[in-house]
Amino acid sequence: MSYVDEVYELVVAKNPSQPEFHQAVKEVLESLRVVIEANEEEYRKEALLERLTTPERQILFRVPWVDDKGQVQVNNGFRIQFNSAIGPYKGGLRLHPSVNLGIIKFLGFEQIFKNSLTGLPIGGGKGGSDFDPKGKSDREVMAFCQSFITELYKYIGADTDVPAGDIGTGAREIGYMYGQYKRLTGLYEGVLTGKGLTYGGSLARTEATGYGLVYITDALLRDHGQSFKDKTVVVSGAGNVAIYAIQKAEQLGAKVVSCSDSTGWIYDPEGIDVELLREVKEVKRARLTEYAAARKSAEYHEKKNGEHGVWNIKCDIALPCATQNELDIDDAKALVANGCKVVCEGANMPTTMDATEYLQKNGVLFICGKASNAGGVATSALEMSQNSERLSWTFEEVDSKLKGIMENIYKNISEAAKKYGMEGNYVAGANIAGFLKVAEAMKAQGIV
Ligand code: NDP
Ligand code: 2IT
Repeated sequence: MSYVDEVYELVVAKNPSQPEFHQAVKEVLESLRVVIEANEEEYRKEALLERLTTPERQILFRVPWVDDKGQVQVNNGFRIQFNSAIGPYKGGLRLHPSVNLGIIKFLGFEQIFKNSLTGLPIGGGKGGSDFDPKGKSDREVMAFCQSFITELYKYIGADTDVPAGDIGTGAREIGYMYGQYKRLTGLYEGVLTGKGLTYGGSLARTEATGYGLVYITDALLRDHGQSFKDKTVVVSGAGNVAIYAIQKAEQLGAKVVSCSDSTGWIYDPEGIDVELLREVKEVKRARLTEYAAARKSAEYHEKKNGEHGVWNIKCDIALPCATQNELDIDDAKALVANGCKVVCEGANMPTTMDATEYLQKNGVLFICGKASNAGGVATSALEMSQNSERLSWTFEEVDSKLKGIMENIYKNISEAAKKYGMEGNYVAGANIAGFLKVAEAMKAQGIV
């Protein structure tokens, strides 16, 4: 059996009931097949793939907190420190009831290659909890965040592991976590990113993932003689990534006609009013029904069982920005049938493997999340730099660095795909380019 297949089987056997982790590993290993097979003996002897697919450290902990009724609640806390070959662990914290070990491991594994692609010195990690911030009071969210950090603070630090936001973790949660870390350690350091601007946050971090997604999509379009101008764009999600992807795509002349949340989706043929969307989601933390109620041109559709809604809308470009496996084979068929030509992922692994293959086989230009959503973590690394030098850069400075990073990622993944005989396969290009740097650093550092 080939080394790649052997390691994949081992991962499945050693990590039972973690389908998302298996999926993420399979996608990466399949892309790496050509690279691994060329150096099979050497990689096998050093157990490079076994080491790459086994987290350096897994921290699992209890998070007890008291709700507004005086009832004690208990959640599970996770931090997976996956790989530190090229820098301190870096990656977000997801707060969502669906969170489990397999989901955090898939996200941590993806983060290794994503962080490598940014060109910045950051290793891969991810964490979170099955706590649901939805419907909780600010005091309850604070109680949870303080309890979470009271355990996690022992394992993180500006030079060891730097968490940030992800689904359910925004500026409010990062603020409460930072306050508790500082209280426990007495350190005023860049231990978290996505901080508020008054206490060490970076300008443009809030916008970075969505803007970065649009910058790399724009680079892809330009390389194929096109642009965002007058294109119809379908976006899923209505959170941090979706909102700023919509804003930047509209600034570049596109018409974005949709967004969605966990209960429903909006079709707005006149183009999403991003300021209204921000008011509904960022300020009121309300449902999309409120967007529809405030805007005549918008239709609200309740999400029915198993249906993902927005992918049936006719579009030129689709940007999935909600969550994993939200775009399946039926959605891919609908997109192709409706003439969609470009899909770039804002979320982590939003497209299933069969859907990705279908899109690629049908000539859709496809960039996977570990390349196309890397602008968030890249800007987090820029926040770390600013914290270290105790300076802050202007919005324009950060935004122009972000743009440069995304253009560079596009160039690197295109070139890697070409070099290994898979021109235009940006999934293979991203996995190979991300892997090579990490593999070289791991080899140089010996068996650790
Ligand atoms: P937010 O919590 O801000 O928004 C998430 C959005 O997706 C919300 O609209 C939410 O709906 C929807 N959503 C979440 N879970 C589900 C689900 N299980 N089914 C359907 N809809 C769902 O998160 P972000 O925008 O930060 O994250 C979105 C994606 O982007 C995630 O995959 C994340 O890992 C990825 N990402 C985020 C980065 C960042 O910097 N924030 C960086 C790189 C990737 P509702 O409002 O109902 O909860
Ligand atoms: O998936 C991701 O890259 C993030 N949630 C952002 C991580 C970070 O450290 O900014």
